[in-house]
Amino acid sequence: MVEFLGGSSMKFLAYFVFVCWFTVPPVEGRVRHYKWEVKYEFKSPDCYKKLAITINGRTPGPSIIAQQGDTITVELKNSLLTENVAIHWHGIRQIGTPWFDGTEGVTQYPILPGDTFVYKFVVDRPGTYLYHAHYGMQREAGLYGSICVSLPDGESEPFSYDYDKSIILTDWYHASRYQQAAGLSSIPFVWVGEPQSILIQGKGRFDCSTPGIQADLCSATNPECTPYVLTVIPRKTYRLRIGSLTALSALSFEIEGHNMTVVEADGHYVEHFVVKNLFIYFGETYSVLVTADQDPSRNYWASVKIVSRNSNTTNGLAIFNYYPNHPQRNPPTVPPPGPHWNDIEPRLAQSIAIKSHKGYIHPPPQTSDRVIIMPNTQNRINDNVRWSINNVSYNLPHTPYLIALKHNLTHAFNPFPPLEGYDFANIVEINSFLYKPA
Ligand SMILES: [Cu+2]
Repeated sequence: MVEFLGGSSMKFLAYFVFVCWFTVPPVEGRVRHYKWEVKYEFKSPDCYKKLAITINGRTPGPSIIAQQGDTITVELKNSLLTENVAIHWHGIRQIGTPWFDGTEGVTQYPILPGDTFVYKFVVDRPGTYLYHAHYGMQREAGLYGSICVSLPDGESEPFSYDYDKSIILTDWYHASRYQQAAGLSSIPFVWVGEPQSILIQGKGRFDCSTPGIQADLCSATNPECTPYVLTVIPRKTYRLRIGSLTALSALSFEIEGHNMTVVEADGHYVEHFVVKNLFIYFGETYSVLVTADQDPSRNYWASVKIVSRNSNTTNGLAIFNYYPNHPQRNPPTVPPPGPHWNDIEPRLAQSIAIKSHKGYIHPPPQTSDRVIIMPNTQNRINDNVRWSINNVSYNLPHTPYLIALKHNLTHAFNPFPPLEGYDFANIVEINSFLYKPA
């Protein structure tokens, strides 16, 4: 064999071995096992008592903390008694394990009441991700949490910090999620209205003196609704992993008197840029670095405001607590009001500032093997307005699509017939023109 390899080939082989040895990430990581029980419990995350879905008694659920290449196993018992459950691992690519993606009706069947199911998948990229329910509107009832994947030992990121912390932002409605869902599918459509509060890592505050609120359901002194506290040591730098799982609210997050340096967006390292307000939309995650470099004799407000819609929801507030001040000591200042809801300039500036970090650019292929066109439209179907892709709107199938595909059950797809008066061909043409490979 060696005879066929000349000097330069040998060098190439040596180089190839070297490159593979040093660039292929370690395949075998550790197995991280989680045991979860999902059930309904009365919770008062914003002082108002209502049913929430918890994991091991908590909402948000336990964080999944792993290193790149680790295998996550989640043994989930569905104790909701009368409802199915499915968990989607948001941002995890599920390479080789699409059946563990947790999108009920698409990749797998949901977990039936009383059943236990074991999800098993590899977290192959470092970064900040989320998990959330993917059955009905269970996510809005509190079934969600964070996934934090760090680099393997000995590898470093293109920034440094002393500690990290995950924070999930959500909007919280007092109406049950059934009421919300029934409104969405009613004709005419009924919107549940503005959320009653914003939760920061599962904690918010609703004004119990609001007229019409039943006194025994709302208590301002309930310890469940004390503000979320982020304790920091003066002069240390913190990586805040911020995710949003709101139902329908764009948010602005800020920490009074502190700038934030954005270093990661949706699991990708980005060129660093500094913001006063971080704008975040549902399903997104960011990592920002914050240094505790202000007067350490007091605490500061962290504030979350709804933007892009003129909402009357009170801003969500947390306490940015400088150790050793008392964690629940209110800052001496009025909380920052946040940007005006329709001030689009800083939002646009943030979007424009997001660029792949120079050391982590993966250029797309120069040409494509195949062009797939997916026009995304809103169609009127039986007096309902429904989102469609390629003129097909999603209907919950009896057989999950991935299973139908595997068993060649093509009738299980049951697409809507092409709609009359819909200029489908023209859209295809426009898209072909725009996306024709070079
Ligand atoms: Cu998601």
